[in-house]
Amino acid sequence: MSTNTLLILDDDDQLASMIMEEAIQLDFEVKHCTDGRQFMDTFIAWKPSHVAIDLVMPSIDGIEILKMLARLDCRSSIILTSGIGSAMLPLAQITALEHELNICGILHQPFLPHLLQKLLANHPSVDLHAPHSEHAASTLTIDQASLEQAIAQQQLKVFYQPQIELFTGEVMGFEALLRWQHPQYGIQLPEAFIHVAEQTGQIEALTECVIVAGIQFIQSINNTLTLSVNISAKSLHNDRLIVMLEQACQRFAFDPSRMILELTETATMLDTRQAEQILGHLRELGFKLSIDDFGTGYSSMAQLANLPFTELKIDKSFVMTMENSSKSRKVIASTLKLAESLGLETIAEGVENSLAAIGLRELGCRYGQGYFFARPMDETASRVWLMHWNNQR
Ligand code: G
Ligand code: MN
Repeated sequence: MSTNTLLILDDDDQLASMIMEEAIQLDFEVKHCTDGRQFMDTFIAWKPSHVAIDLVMPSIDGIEILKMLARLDCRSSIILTSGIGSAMLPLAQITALEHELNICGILHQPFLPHLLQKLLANHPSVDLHAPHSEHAASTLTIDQASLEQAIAQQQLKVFYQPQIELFTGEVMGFEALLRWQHPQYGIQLPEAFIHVAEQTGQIEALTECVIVAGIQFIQSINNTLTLSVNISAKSLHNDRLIVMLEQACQRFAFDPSRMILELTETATMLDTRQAEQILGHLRELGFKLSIDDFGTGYSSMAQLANLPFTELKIDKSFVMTMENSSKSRKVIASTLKLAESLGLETIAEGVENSLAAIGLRELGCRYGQGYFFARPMDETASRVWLMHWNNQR
């Protein structure tokens, strides 16, 4: 007897049967409804462990279905299927936060069977956006010349990922994330090339690109959102960063208090008088300072207390495992207490499903960032995403 049960609500028979096929292979018992009433009746009678709901059905209001499930105190894992950039998605995400529903993932069309398999198998870290997945360099060798060429040929693009207030669902701002759209090797993450830029001295030019693009992007949408940018600790060895940041803000009339500079906790780098002075100076100028990937590095209490940080960013490795690991939950809870006692804002990255967002909020974490809300997107996609999000809230 299988204990895994999946109830599908989809008016598209073809998609439903593809989902069904995958689920049956994983030993699921599956039922399929094409009508809302029938779905609710079956849900009540059957109490499935999983449900899959198509958000875009002409004759059924998917959001109303979610609300009905919430009223029934639904504990099932919910998989949403929807077209990429669906206007309905934000409302479904907000509804999940409001009503504490367990949306374990979102299946974008075109439908990828292996993603569904991972979701059904409750895989702890699912890349829900594989069509756009980011992969590290494999055989690509990166050196000063290839980086220079990438800059010249404008292959370096800034992507944006929203940061959401977990209590209100409001967008606080975006983190700018550098991506190398390599013509042969696909999208390369900063991990693959930043260390080269740091060694060759190209890092400052890269940071400037990100800052200038990021400011222009944020300025073009509204005047309250924040911009988070990643700063290499290597840039804290001299005043050039300060000059560049000041000039960029002046040039675009951007208030430094809307810029959050994210620094990873690398003890040796931050632990110098010089870095301390530069950070102090940046803070005096109004820039906010965030300690990135908190929990994975070496920052000591003394550093946290002495350096003028304004925000603590919990690393995704804890967030992505919090559902199944009490250790991760304990690390998150104590980190949040520490942040509160030091008066720091708190943000968690790697929020991949609604339970993580709800759990973080319960522990007092104010902001969240992750695939549950949106993957890093190019400028155009970010604009569309923001429009949908704000329209639905
Ligand atoms: O610099 P920082 O560690 O803040 O960068 C965040 C990185 O994490 C980005 O490269 C981004 O693509 C990735 N990321 C963002 N959200 C998620 C998520 O929900 N899951 C996973 N696995 N990675 C994420
Ligand atoms: Mn970051």
